[in-house]
Amino acid sequence: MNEKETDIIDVINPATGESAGTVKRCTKDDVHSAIEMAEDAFSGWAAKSPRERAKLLFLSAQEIRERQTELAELLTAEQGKPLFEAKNEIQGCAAVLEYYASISGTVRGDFLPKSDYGYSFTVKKPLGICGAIIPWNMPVLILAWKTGPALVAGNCLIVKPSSKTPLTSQKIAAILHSCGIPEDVFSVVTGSGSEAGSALAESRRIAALSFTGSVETGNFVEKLSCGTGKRLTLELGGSDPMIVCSDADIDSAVAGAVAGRYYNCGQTCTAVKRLYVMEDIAEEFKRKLTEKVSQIKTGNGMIKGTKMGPLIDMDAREKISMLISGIERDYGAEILTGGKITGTPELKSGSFFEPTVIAGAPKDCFLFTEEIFGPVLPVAVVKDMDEAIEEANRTKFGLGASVWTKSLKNSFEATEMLDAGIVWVNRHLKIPPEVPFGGEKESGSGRENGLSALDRYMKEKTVIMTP
Ligand code: TXE
Repeated sequence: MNEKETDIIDVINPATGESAGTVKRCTKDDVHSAIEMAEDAFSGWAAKSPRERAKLLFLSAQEIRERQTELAELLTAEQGKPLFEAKNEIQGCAAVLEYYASISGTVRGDFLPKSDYGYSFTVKKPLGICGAIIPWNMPVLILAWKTGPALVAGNCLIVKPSSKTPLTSQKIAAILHSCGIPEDVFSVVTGSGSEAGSALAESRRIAALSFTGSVETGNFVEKLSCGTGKRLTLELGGSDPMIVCSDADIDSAVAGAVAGRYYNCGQTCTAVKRLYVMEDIAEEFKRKLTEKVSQIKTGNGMIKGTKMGPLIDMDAREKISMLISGIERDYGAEILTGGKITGTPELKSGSFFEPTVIAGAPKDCFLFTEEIFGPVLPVAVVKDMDEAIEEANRTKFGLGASVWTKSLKNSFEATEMLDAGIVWVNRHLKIPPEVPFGGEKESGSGRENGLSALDRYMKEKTVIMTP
């Protein structure tokens, strides 16, 4: 929320500290103009058939795929993630748009049995002008999660990207416009959260708002939205537990933990943020995990072979560094690998931090109860499934969780008992477009992806026809 006030926002490349580009700092008036233009465009867009809208989304997705290298390079420059991850994200964006385009013809209401009053049926209609507030960690994929269902359902959408990563969103918007989606139907307002973001949250003319970001800002957005009559979807933080049972395939669980924690430099809402390993396999698991994590090649995401980029900015690095600094002294923990700012001279202008594994910290310390948004993985040893589940459910979060086991009984117990919006068995992190995704407890409310998200962008009208 601390963004300095000038007319222009300079977007900083976190790997080099240099400018990756600039964007306009939109004011509340700019947001109000975007809303006005969208209101004028709404009836024309809503009147198109879902198939016509889908055609434009298919074209956009195709263009995004064709320009994936250029888009991925821009995403890496503004966000820091390695180029292969940026490409995955761009392809993920195209896949989400294609998914919603492909189900456009399935939008339907219900036909209800004839009653004494005659025939009844429901129709699904778009809500009107919707808003999307996007964070910096997965800016393109999260944009697609909100854009696909909102546009297919016949709404207009105004997107407010994070001021740390607005450049790729702007380019995606230009692609959508060049493929025939009108500029006033889909627009991007770049600017600070306190100015442009608040304007969307406070407006009574925004029918639905989907927010992804921190719990603190999400709660604030909820307060701003209160009384405006808008439908709110909140995708907030997570502190996903990963439980590794005695019968798990240890090598694949180690690989899953590494991919699940260090992808995007640990800055993913559904990253593996806490590991609970059964005691009889704990030593072998920690040894193999430490070995793999110490081999992760950290560096500028543009350079081939880089497996982990920098944190989003120097403040984020400072925060992680401060958190870890007293962990051995104050909590009796042991840093098995990493734990420091990456010190090599060629990386000194970027916000790099070593991939870190920590063992032996008390299970009720902040590493296990808070969301740590960086490449730090705490490992705890548990005696059985009951203890694992009790520890996993200890936090205020309830986004994702995973259990690694060959046993059907363990899988059932974990999927039944874990407080989480999504539970993976022998996997973590990946979510295909057709699978609904969202949190419980303080991790948010509402769902993105799948048919559930499409429903969030439509209202149901009931018709009773008496002959
Ligand atoms: O998020 P914010 P930030 C967590 C993570 C991270 C921390 C801060 O712990 O370190 O949040 O990240 C807009 N009204 N997550 O500062 O502040 C803002 O401009 C309306 C977890 O980026 O929540 C941006 O577009 N909007 C999360 C968006 O909200 C406002 C992903 C998110 O910003 C606003 C990202 C306001 N008053 C961060 N203030 C996850 N778990 O995936 C800000 N915004």
